[in-house]
Amino acid sequence: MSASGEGVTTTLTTCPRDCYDSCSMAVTRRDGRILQVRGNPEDPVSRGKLCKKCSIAYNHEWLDPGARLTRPLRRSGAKGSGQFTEVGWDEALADIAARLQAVIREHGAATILNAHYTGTLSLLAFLFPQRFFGRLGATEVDPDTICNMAGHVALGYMFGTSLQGFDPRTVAWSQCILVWGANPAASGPHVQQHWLGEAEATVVVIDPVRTPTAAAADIHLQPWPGSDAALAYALLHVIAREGLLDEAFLAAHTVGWEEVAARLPECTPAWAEARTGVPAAQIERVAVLYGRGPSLLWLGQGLQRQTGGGNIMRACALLPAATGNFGRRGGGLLYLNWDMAQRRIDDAWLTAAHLAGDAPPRISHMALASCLEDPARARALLVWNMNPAASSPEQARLRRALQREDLFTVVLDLFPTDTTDYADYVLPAASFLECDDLVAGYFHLALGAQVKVAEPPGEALPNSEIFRRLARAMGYAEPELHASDSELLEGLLARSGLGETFASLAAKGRLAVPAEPAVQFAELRFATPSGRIELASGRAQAAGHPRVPLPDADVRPQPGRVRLLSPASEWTLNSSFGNVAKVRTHAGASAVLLHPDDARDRGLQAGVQVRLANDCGSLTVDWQSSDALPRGVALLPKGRWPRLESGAANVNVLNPGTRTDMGESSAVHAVEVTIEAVS
Ligand SMILES: Nc1nc2c(c(=O)[nH]1)N[C@H]1C(S)=C(S)[C@@H](COP(=O)(O)OP(=O)(O)OC[C@H]3O[C@@H](n4cnc5c(=O)[nH]c(N)nc54)[C@H](O)[C@@H]3O)O[C@H]1N2
Ligand SMILES: Nc1nc2c(c(=O)[nH]1)N[C@H]1C(S)=C(S)[C@@H](COP(=O)(O)OP(=O)(O)OC[C@H]3O[C@@H](n4cnc5c(=O)[nH]c(N)nc54)[C@H](O)[C@@H]3O)O[C@H]1N2
Ligand code: SF4
Ligand SMILES: [Mo]
Repeated sequence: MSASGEGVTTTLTTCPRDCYDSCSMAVTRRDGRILQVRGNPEDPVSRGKLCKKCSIAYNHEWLDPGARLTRPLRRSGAKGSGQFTEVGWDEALADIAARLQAVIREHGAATILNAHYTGTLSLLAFLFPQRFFGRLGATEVDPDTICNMAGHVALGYMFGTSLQGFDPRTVAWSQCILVWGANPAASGPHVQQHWLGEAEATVVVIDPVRTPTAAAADIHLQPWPGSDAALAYALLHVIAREGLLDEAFLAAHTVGWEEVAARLPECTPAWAEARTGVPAAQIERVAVLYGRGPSLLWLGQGLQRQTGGGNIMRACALLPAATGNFGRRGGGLLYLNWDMAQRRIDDAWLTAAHLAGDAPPRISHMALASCLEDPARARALLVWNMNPAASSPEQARLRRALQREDLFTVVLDLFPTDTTDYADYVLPAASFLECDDLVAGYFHLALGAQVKVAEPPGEALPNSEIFRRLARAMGYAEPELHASDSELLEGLLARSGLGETFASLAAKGRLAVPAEPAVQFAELRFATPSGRIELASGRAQAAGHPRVPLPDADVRPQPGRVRLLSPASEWTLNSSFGNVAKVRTHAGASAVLLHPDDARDRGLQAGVQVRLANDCGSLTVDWQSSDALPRGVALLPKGRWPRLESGAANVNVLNPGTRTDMGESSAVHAVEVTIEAVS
């Protein structure tokens, strides 16, 4: 479908999904009606083409009032029944406010849980509601613990930040790119196709699975899941032996190298081969390529979802420090580019951080189910930008807890989801096509305008407006809680010093910020206690961790069990789009991938279903044989909607919510299961 001709206008906007790409988009309209949502042809990222999931969803269900939530709903059946009657906004908000006030009076504000994440990353819809929750004094379900907190804590110990990555624009100066535990073919398809695909550097992918990203790389190392710290140490062993250490850099800009070096002699490639499964010769080859540099190291979020995820991140991040790959073009490390100051965004102003006080109460997402089942800790739950009944661990236990009649639950979403089914009130949110906002991606250094191109369906409202109205209903008078969207947008842009108004940015669509390619850690000053890169960290030690990362590797599962990975699917964005009819057709039935030998060991016949089980739960799905996996590793992507699956559950019914070593984060790629044919 393409649109041109008389009366057709084109408006630029930005995709705010939790995706490495942050595509700039072009929306064509006639008489105010959307004809097509597509990629912006002038955008260096999307080059005129959205990913297939978005180009389907944004042109179908997202524009379809029949698929969307359009009115506030009040529960009319049993808790969890998904039965509701429509109510007006004023009535809904007055009742919600009265119920929350009663909880505050009788049990304290900390028994109200605030569960939110990245359903949209546009700045107002993602951050402004935090003003309300800060004022309320709710307990925040620490958002990053469902995703990437182990990596943040680990890199924070070493560099003082995990949010300033290399600038992707510096790739032209790079000789080698290591993509370690990320699969952008699914999680950032344009980064994969264009940035990685067109790089002249040698591309090395380190992943237990031969993903499409790995298959397209020059070299693929296939370690056992959770063995990456041992692999990192073996790479360092070779780098040291081959004289490729940057001794001057280590002496001037790091602390603790001697403690790392003391461990290197034992970490030979042969030693690592036994622990990781990666052939010693490949370790030798990659170590020399990386060590010669300049080299970029991309540490994926998938990498750290292991019980030793923090240790793994610290061990991998030794590589750029040991080889002096900082402070020069073509070298660096990237986890997430999410330093708002670098993007000139004053996020503390946007969240009005002062309203929350010094130590707002927090729990890990890994504790959500246990907290919600305890009436002494949880009396009310507000969920926005998130679908925990699909994406959180301990799915069966969580759903039982959500069924508590005395847990007052409010859910904001665009669509009726598994989570909205458990609500006392469902509040309809406007999509990114229906309100103005700003989008700062987390890979490319850019700031985009999200521009309203349609009216929200029915009575749906932007997150920001819903929380303004709720603040009013609660009787909160703080002016911070009542700032309008345009005050917020112009306020953010004025504070940025970029010389842009929302209108001028909207006309451009997307702006590179900073304008010129940045050299990572150009000043070689680090926000650590020593001001250097802390390879050995006193802060880590004080928090109960080893001073230096250890060359550890996870042990293989007991006989009969396999390691179950559940990474990003190319067809959904977390659980978003899991309800989109065409996406569901393309994705097909839920099927676990297994190594052919694992299938043969279990006598699996083609066409039968298999039952995956562990102490947490069980799940019945189709299976497919795949030699892209090592023996003992199975794969079932995240993102299915439990309510649309035959067993009313998805892969998270098997996820016990094991915490990582650092940050109380999700070790979801460490799940183990048995697999047997269903007779
Ligand atoms: N097994 C397994 N589970 C995982 C993971 C894994 O790797 N394996 N990954 C984890 C990770 S990394 C993450 S980040 C989480 C993500 O999990 P969630 O944060 O739950 O993400 P989604 O499932 O996409 O849910 C986002 C919801 O926000 C809604 N939404 C979109 N835009 C708006 C808006 O403007 N306003 C409002 N109010 N709502 C909106 C969408 O419709 C959607 O229902 O899942 C985690 N779960
Ligand atoms: N299409 C799509 N895009 C997405 C998402 C989505 O659900 N769908 N989710 C978004 C979100 S919230 C996030 S956090 C990112 C996540 O995107 P990524 O950072 O790419 O992370 P994952 O998809 O969890 O896993 C990436 C790879 O890590 C590998 N892996 C697992 N365990 C290990 C290990 O121990 N060692 C190594 N070396 N590799 C390992 C997996 O096999 C997988 O191929 O993607 C974002 N983009
Ligand atoms: S989800 Fe990612 S790839 Fe798809 S349109 Fe949005 S930013 Fe682009
Ligand atoms: Mo995530």
